[in-house]
Amino acid sequence: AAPPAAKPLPAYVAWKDPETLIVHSNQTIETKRGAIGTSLVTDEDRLYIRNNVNPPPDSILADRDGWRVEIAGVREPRTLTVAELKGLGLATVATVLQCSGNGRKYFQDKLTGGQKISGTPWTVGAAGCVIWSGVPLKAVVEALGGADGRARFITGTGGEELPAGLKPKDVIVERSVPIANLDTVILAWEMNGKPISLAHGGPLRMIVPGYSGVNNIKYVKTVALTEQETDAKIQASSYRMHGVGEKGSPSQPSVWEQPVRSWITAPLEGAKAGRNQIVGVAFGGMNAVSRVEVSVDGGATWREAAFVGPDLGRFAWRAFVLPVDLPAGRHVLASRATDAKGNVQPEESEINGGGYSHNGWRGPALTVEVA
Ligand code: MSS
Repeated sequence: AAPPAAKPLPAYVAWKDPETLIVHSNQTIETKRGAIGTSLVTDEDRLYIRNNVNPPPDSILADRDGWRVEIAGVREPRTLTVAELKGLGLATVATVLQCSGNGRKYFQDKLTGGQKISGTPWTVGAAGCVIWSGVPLKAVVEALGGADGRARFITGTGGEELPAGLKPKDVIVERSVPIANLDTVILAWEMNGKPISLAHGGPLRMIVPGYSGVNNIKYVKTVALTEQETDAKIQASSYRMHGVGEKGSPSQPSVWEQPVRSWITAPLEGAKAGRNQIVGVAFGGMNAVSRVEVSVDGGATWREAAFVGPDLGRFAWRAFVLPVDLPAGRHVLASRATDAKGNVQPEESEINGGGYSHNGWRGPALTVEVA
């Protein structure tokens, strides 16, 4: 039978390159594994998309500098425009933007006995590495008299219009992260040197370097230093580490810091016998990635790969390469990264009911036929 026709790109991302993307739904669009290569910075035309609710209308981009963000939980709370934020400071940071569910398919593939993990079956493509420019949140807080003494979290709220008829708590995109991140969070208006597109959260996005995608609030309209985590569903029960078939609750760990991870991006197919360059990307979440090993025999033996290209900082991914001689036949290629704190990717990630934070090396291993 003919393969099913590829779904077209939805209108709000019609400007993206369809050749590089897999459309799961209007809200979930994955980057093809081969479209990453050794790119240290993922172009916006191929960066994955994930929305929990429909994005706001693009009319919100008509006056980017006039976008207003309410800053609360500080001694002198105020609503500031992007133009005012631009006067308070500038920072640039490269981060891996990765959906919490990236790699969920590898969990789903292992389920037995009627167990179910719902959610998009992402493989490795719900991730990219991008450069953000904006103001450090710390500079904003200092300009407004400093944090309210009791604050323990940074809580960001998305600017979508809430669908009518539903309880705001159930649909609002609002996330809290520990206040320790005040040293690295930025309120960004640029991605890869251009004003942020609506699809990726323009006019203003809250970036939490090292943290999973969901914590990076698009079209941010409120940033509050709060004593408690928000009770929004997306924080209280979704994006929690719970067992298969169980419900999420605030007693379980939240999906915050990304674990160390890597995957091979080439060769995918069409490899010829002889010398091949095995290449891929690796990152350590909050910690720099310090080492990558590659196996061409399904994990029986490992060899140290070399990093290539510049180091864009601890929150970015690095490209790696290992030259190998591959005879004709079938080979199972895998990569295993270690971060600066000594955390190593396990063979298998411990399964969880939301299919979050996958980082086992076995799942994304590639079987290639060398001619
Ligand atoms: N934000 C908002 N506002 N909304 C929504 O929906 N989502 C999340 C983030 N943020 C949202 C937000 C998610 S979930 C993710 S991943 C991210 O975002 C994505 O991004 P992009 O740009 O790529 O689309 Mo999972 O963890």
